[in-house]
Order: sequence, then structure tokens, then C-alpha cells
Amino acid sequence: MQKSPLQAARQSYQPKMPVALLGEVKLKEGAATQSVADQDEIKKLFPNTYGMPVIDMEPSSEVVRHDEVLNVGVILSGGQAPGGHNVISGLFDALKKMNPKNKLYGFLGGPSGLIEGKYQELTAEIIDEYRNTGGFDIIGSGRTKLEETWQFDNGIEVCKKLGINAIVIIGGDDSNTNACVLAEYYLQKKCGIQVIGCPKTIDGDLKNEMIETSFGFDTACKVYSELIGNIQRDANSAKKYWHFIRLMGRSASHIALECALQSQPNICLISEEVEAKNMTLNDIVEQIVEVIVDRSKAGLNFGTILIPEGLIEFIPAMRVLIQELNDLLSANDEFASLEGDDAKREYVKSMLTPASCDLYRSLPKGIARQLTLERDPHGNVMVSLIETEKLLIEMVSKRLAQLKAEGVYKGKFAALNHFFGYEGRCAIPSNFDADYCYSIGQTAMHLIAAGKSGYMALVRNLTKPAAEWKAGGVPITMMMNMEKRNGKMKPVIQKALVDLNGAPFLYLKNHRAEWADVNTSYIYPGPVQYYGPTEVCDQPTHTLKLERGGK
Ligand code: FBP
Repeated sequence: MQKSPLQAARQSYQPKMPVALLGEVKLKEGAATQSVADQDEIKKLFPNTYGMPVIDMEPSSEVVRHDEVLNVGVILSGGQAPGGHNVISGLFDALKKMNPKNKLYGFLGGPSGLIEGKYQELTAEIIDEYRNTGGFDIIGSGRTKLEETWQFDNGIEVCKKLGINAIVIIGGDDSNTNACVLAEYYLQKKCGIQVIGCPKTIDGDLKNEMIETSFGFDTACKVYSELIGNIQRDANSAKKYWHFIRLMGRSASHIALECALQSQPNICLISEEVEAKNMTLNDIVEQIVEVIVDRSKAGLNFGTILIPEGLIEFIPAMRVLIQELNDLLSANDEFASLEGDDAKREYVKSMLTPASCDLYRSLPKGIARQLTLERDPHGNVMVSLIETEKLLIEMVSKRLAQLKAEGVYKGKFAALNHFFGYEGRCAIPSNFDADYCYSIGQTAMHLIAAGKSGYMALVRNLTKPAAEWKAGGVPITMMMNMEKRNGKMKPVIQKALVDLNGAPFLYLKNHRAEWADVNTSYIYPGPVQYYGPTEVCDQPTHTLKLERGGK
């Protein structure tokens, strides 16, 4: 593989690790745990993995021999996130250090690789090619949902054939839910296959009292913030466009919020606030228009607006519509068999409640169609395909034309739309993500060596230097609750949305009037830096720092 000078240099970067993982490790178990909600149901569904203790890892002076050969299978699941390759290299290094005869197998193309027996042994030569690189291309990823008994049983057969003792699933909330279901089944079957999860997702919504952040969020937000900063500098130079920038992140607005903290745009919408204030689409438009009109009075016909990709789901009336569409479209062969957009539109209109039907009809046809696109295998609306930024431009533009006719607005409105998502998901991991992921991989291996299953590898204390990070394990059942998916109640890991009482949102709330103002407050973060002073290269996100009491 040909490499750029930076790629070549990154290959020899040695990730920093918590002191506890540098030598021999001993595990310390805490008190029994319980799920975050719906304790009775979760306990009933997970009799073997419910209530397990949180685990802390500590340095040990006792040398442990690992004579027994351990084979591990690893799966990358869901959307790409910078650092996945480092989780695998951390896992590989710890596995080989324990016993060079141990083997690591990568299941190809996500969870389906396990079910279909598609795998590749990951050798030192392969791993070395991928150290500190972005992407999931070492083995590929996929979104197959592991939920059927035949899938689990196929997995047992494949693992038996390869002598695999443990599977590591690197994924987001849905994939780690899969990991837990699989762990439970394998314990119940007493088949001797452990399952460990690792917290991945750029969305930043896999976090809770134990998991401080998911990996990939740091790098992705830094990449988007660089781009937003560049756009802001262009806007401030040319002074002629309003930039409507939609940011990935699914339901949660963590990415938009973090990018706002890094770049200080004129407006940043937060879906969770929209819902809490029961705002309509028109309320959102009015909020944007107010800032545009005010700035135009000072001759400033330009600015930046950040829009979380999940916004539409948080507008209460829209949420009802989406819920109705989810229920209507799940496994609906009649809808699937209809030919052409018009027939589908008529069918949908005939099945919705009157209020949802009115709303559906009021939407531009393109957006209405995007709302009925196929859900992902976990039942989620694919919000990355809904062009909310274009919808807002259209509505804002109409409203400004009205205000112009009334003589209230005298400015000039020209808008450009952007969507940042795929640009950041496979970036070369920041030092933070490179270090964090490598440590997660090592931690996962220590959990396996200790015979644990149904745990997520845990690395915390992340605003401190890496040497002071703490490693351990958290039972996945501890993060679970019951939610409606594809029309049925299912046990799933509870997603973390933006906390409107949390320090990151309060920081935005306290500063946004100033950022919208005519005095430019833009920050231009510039590109991710890998080599140089710690304060430039090794900083965690503003979200993490604010949540942990600093900034
Ligand atoms: P994960 O939850 O799998 O990490 O998803 C990350 C994500 O990038 C979301 O932000 C986005 O909505 C989605 O994946 C896009 O999915 P796809 O890659 O299938 O287009």
C-alpha cells in the first residue's frame, strides 16, 4: 500500500496507555449492578449477565502465566469511527504478549462475518499496516442485527471450527446490545465463548456514568470543526453567504454541540432543546430568521448555522409522524410492492392519522419521501439521508421574502447547504482516539483472559494524561432499558442525548447570543495536529472537559 508521509510516520506512533495496563494486571470487582431502567424485564431477559459487578484493573506485581492458548474473533460493527484499527491492534498486542501462540481472527464485513463464517487471521504483518490509521477496512464493517437463535448457533459452529474462545464486538449502542444478547445466549448454552463489547461511535451517544465517551467522537468533531472554521473564515472574507451545515450524529446533537463549542458559529440548533421547548418547524425558522434579520441590519448578510442531523425527529409533531411511519412501514409488503413515488405517497397518506397526514402533505415532496425510506436493520430512521438543511433553507427563504415584502427585512439572503458526516468518520485518529482505542483493545483482552463475558471494555478518567487513565469493565446490562423498535418492545442500551442541564449545553446557552451578534466570535480550529505540544495535540473534546468540570 502506498503511503503519504503522515501515514508512514503514524505507523510507528506508539499509543500512550494507562499505567495499570503497562505490566501485569489484576482485576478488582465492585458491588453488584442493576440496569439503568426496567430492572425486572432486563433481569428476566438476561439471567446470566444481569447484576455483574463493575471491574477495575490495577497493576500487579504477580507474574501470571498464560499457558493456555486463547483464540479471539473480532467484529467491527456499524458506522466507521476513527480508531477502530487501534482497538484491534491493542487487542492483538495484548493477546500475543500473553502467549505468542494465541490467534486473532477478524470476521469480515461486520456481524454477518461471524454468522457466515467469513474470517481472516490477523497476523502481525497485517496489523502493522493498520496501526494508527482511520477506517474499518482491515476487516470491513456491517449493520447485520444479531437477534435470531440460528445466527447465534451458526456463530458457535464457526467459533468451534476455529477454536475461538472469545468474540470482541466493536460497535455503538445497537451493536453492544447485540454483544450482550450474544453473551447471554452463549452463557446459557455453556458453549465456552465469551463476548466483550467496545464503545464505538462518532455520534458520542454511547456514554453514561461509566463510559465517558465513545471512541471516534473526538476525531470526527475535530475534522468537522476544522471544516466549519474554514467555512466561517470564507464567510467572513466574502461576506455573502449563509451556510446551513448539517452534521451527522443520528438522534443526539452531541456532534453539533461539540463543533459549536470548538468553532462558535452564529447559530447551533440542538434537537433536545427543540423537543423540550415543544418547538414546531415554524418556531425554528423564526429563530433563525431573527438572527439573519438582526445581522442584516448591520450589513452582515452572512453567517453559519449548525443543524444536527436528527433534528427532524425531535420536532414533536414530526416525531409522531415518524413513529406512525415506523409502525406502518415495518415489514409492510404492500408498501414495498408499490411502484413509483406517487403511489407510495398516496398509500402513506391514506394510512396516517389526520394530524400526521396534514404534516406529511405540508412537507416538500423530497423530504416526505426521505422520511419513508427503508429503516436500518435496528429499526432506526436513516436521518443521514434526510436533507433538513435544504428544508430549512427553503422555509427561511420564504419567510424572509415575506418580511421583505412587509419592509421588515432589507438584507440579501443567499444560502449554501453542507452536510458533514462521511468526511470525518475515517480520518486518521487524533492522538486522543489513537491512545484511547489502543487502551480499549488492551482492556478487552484482559477481560477475556479473566474469563469475563457480557462486559464492555472501559477506559475512563480521560481528561487526565493517558498514564492516569483507569481501565476496567462494565456489565452491558447495566446500560440497558426497554424501548420500542420495529413496533416491538426490546432490551437496548439507553442512548445518551444532550443533557440540557449539563455543562456543555449550558456553555452554548450562555454564549450563543454573543456568537449570533454582529461582533464576530468565530473560532478557526484548524486541522487535527499529531506532532507538537500537548496543549495542541493531546486535548480531549470540549464536551468531555466541560462534563468533567473544566474547559
Ligand atoms: P453508528 O451508530 O453505527 O456508529 O453510526 C454512525 C453514523 O455515522 C451516524 O452518525 C449516521 O446517521 C449513520 O452512521 C449513517 O449510516 P450509514 O453509514 O449506514 O450511511
